[in-house]
Amino acid sequence: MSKKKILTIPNPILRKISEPVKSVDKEVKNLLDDMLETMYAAPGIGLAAVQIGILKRLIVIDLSKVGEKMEPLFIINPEIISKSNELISYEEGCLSIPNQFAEVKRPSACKINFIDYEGKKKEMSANGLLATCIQHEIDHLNGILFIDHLSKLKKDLIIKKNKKQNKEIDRVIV
Ligand code: K1U
Ligand code: ZN
Repeated sequence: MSKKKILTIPNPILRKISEPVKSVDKEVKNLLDDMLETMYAAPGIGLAAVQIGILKRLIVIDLSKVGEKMEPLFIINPEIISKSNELISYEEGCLSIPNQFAEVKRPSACKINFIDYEGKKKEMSANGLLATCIQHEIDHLNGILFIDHLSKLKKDLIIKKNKKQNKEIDRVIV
């Protein structure tokens, strides 16, 4: 396993649509292992392959807390089968938009089809934070970021703060 660099905005790769995986071979498993290590190191609760520059429909998620047993979920080629009408609001963050958070409203529950680490077809129902995280990660596979769900005003503010943060980092490096 090796930790990869996480791409951040405005990298145009983050806006590309990821391709379905044809078979769950050794290469795909190695990639999923690298994604998990990268997510734990960040730290984060989810990661899509595009965030490390790989345009494949692969997601890792782990909502377990520090000190608890790790419970990684490997989600390959997810498809949303149903979403609830009821919405829920969570303060979302994104490893590709460091240090910026905002309330995002999404369906409070969803059901997905996907392929697991062993290459088996699975169906899963999720609600609460897991449903939010799954939808956030599937958005990444379609080139969508959480800021796209905000008003133009809030989105522009986050982009402005991100630019300022990047300039400050450059100044420290120089
Ligand atoms: O996809 C990503 O960028 C990861 C993102 C996932 C996510 C967070 C919140 C709501 C929806 C999706 C993150 O993990 S941001 C970091 C974060 O939320 C966190 C980090 C450490 C402990 C607990 C949470
Ligand atoms: Zn994200």
